[in-house]
Amino acid sequence: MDRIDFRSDTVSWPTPAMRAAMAAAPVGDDVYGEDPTVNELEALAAARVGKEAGLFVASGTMGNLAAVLAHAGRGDEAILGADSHVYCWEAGGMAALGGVMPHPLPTDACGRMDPGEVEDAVREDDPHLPRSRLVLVENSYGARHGYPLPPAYFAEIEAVARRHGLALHMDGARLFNAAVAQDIDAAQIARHVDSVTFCLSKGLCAPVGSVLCGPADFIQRARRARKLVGGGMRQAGILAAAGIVALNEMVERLADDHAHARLLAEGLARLPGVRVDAAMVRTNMVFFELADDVPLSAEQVAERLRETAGVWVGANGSRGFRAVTHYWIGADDVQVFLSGLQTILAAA
Ligand code: TLP
Repeated sequence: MDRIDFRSDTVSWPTPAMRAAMAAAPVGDDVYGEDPTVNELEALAAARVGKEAGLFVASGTMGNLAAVLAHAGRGDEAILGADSHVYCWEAGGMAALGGVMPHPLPTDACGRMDPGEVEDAVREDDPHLPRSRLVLVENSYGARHGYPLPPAYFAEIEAVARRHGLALHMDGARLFNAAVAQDIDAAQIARHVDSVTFCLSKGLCAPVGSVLCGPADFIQRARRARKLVGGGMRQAGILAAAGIVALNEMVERLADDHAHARLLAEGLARLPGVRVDAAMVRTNMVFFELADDVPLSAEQVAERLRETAGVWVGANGSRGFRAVTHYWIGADDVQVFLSGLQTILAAA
C-alpha cells in the first residue's frame, strides 16, 4: 500500500496473488448462475462456515440486508444490539427497504445482549404488536473493541430463538478474526445461527465482496433479495477469484494482525496522555482515548499524525480513536505510529 493506514481493515489492498487470480479467472453470467468462479467461491465459503449454500454479495451491508429480507417481512421485528453495525451503520436498510422494525437491546462490554432480555423482547401473538421474527448477532463485535464472542454465548441466544421460532442471523463481517482469536473453526461459531454474512474485503484483503451463507432454500430467497436491491452481478468471477485466494491463504495469518494490534495496545498503554484498555484487544482493533489533560482534540491529533508521521488513524468522537491492523501493517508501522504519537503528545 502507499501509506500506513490504520483507519480500517477495509482499506487493505488486494495481494499480488489475488491480482493474478483475478486476471486469470474463468467467468460467466452469474445472474444465470453460470460463473464458475463465483460458484466455486460460494461452495467454498459455505463449507468453511458449515452451511449448505452461499451467495456472493457486493458488501457486508448487502449480505445483512439480503438476509433480513429473506428471513423477515413487512411489520416483522428484528431484535439486535443497540450498538450493532446493522442497527447503527447500515443506513437503516432493514426498515427503509424491508419494512422490518428493529428492536434494539443494550449490550455488555464485549457486545453481548442478555439472553433473558432477548427472551423478554419477544412479542406475544397479539394483533396490536409487531411479529418478532429475527434475532441479529455480530462477531467479532465492532463497537466493543472487535471482541471475539465465544460459541457458548451464541448457543444461549440460539436456545431463546429456537424456543420462540425466531430466525437467527450473524453479521460475521470479521467472523474469521473471531475464530482465529479463539483458535477455533468458524463453523463452530456459525453452527449456532441459521445464516451468516462474512466479509472478504476486510482483514482477508479481497478488493470487494462478502458471502452470505445458510440453508439452500434461504439462500434461494436471498438471491431474489440480492436481485431486488440491484446486486445481481454478471462476470463477477473476476471479483470472486480474489475471494477464493482470501479464504485459502489469508485466514490463518489474521493472527499476525491480532499480534500487531496487541503490540500497538501495549505501546499505547506505556504512553503518557493515552488511555487504553489493552486487555480488551483480542483481534485487530484498538480503541484508545486522549487523557483529559491533553490540550488537543482527536481530530487534531489524527491530522498531525498524518502530516508528521504519514500515519492515518480514525478519530472516534472528540477524544477517541479506532486503529485497525491488517495485512499491510507490519510491526515496524506500529512503531512509526507509537513514536509519531509520542512526539505529538510531548509537544502539546
Ligand atoms: N464496517 C466499516 C464501517 O462501516 C464502520 C469499518 O470500517 O469497520 N458489519 C460490521 C461489523 C462492519 O464492521 C462492517 C463495515 C459491515 C458489517 C459492513 O460491511 P461493508 O462495508 O462491506 O458494507
